[in-house]
Amino acid sequence: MKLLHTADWHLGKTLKGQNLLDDQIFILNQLFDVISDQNPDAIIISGDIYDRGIPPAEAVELFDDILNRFAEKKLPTLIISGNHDSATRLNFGSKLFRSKNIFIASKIEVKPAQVVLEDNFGEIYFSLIPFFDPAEIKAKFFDENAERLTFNDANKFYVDLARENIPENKRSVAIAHVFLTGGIESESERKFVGGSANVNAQIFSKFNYVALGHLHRPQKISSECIRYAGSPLKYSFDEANHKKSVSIVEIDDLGAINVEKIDLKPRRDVKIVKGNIYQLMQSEKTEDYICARLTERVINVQDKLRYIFPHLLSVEFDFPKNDSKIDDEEKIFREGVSILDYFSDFYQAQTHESLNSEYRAEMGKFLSEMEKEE
Ligand SMILES: [Mn+2]
Repeated sequence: MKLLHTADWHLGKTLKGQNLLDDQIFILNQLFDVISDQNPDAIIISGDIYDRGIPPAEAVELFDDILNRFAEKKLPTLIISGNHDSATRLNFGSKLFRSKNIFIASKIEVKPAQVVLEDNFGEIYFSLIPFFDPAEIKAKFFDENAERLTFNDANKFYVDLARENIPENKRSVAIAHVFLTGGIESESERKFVGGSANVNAQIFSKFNYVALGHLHRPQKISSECIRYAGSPLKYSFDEANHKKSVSIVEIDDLGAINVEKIDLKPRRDVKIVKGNIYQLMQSEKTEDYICARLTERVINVQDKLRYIFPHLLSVEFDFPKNDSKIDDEEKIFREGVSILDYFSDFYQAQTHESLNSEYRAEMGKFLSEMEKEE
């Protein structure tokens, strides 16, 4: 059986205020190209469909469209919720979708969600383990005086429960949204609250393949068959050096796994450029999403940089804090530059976002009132 494993779509996500919907549409169209090429027997999406519990309408519309396309292709599609999803909202319509071979598991159940698919060699059992707070497991399965559960305890409990419905000699796949010890994190993942997020990979040891979501860098943990598919797009600048992909997972008659990563090419890459203003202005013009790291203190650089980088999303300053230049007032305060401009640059340096016109107007008012008082 051939599976396409993807995760962490984060539909509706913005990057430094930039709406990424067009990028997400583009990359999901590419996903359908991969499906046409590879002809998988099923699709797995391991959580974080949306970026937030209440996603923007256009993100819901996009997901609706994607589900229809999976249904048209008659592709069994196995989906769990992640920590960014609202379990209840993602659950909407899920019972109806089953008739179209779309399985969404977002809630913990006394009988954990299971899907059985068949290939020429027999059945393969899929356990769908949605993201949950350990307190939910305690409330549902333990009495109130029981000790607080860690993420590891709660997941071990629920995975063991799921295993009870899988015959010993059958091939099996777990789909989960957890942080496994040893994983490499990125900035765009939201940490789980409620104690240590760490889960030991060992709890999944009986499965032939573990299709994970949560970590945005594609990576395997301890073995080829325990794998994070990673997000299809770079969702923070610290992911600039990631290579995003989807995983094509083949399970043979004995349950042995072969994984091939298929690289995804975004509409616009996410890049960090570094140098002084002169060096950066000599770069080749690019449509990519850019974070400019300036190695010297200059002001009002955004407009200049946008000639070369029309999709400049962030300007940072990157030089030693005790740089003697900072003390050199001559160089910092120049004639013809208003205090408002200095503040605007300071705001940008501190927050990595540009001062919007509303705040700028407010600050302008405040400064002129100060001047009057003086
Ligand atoms: Mn995620």
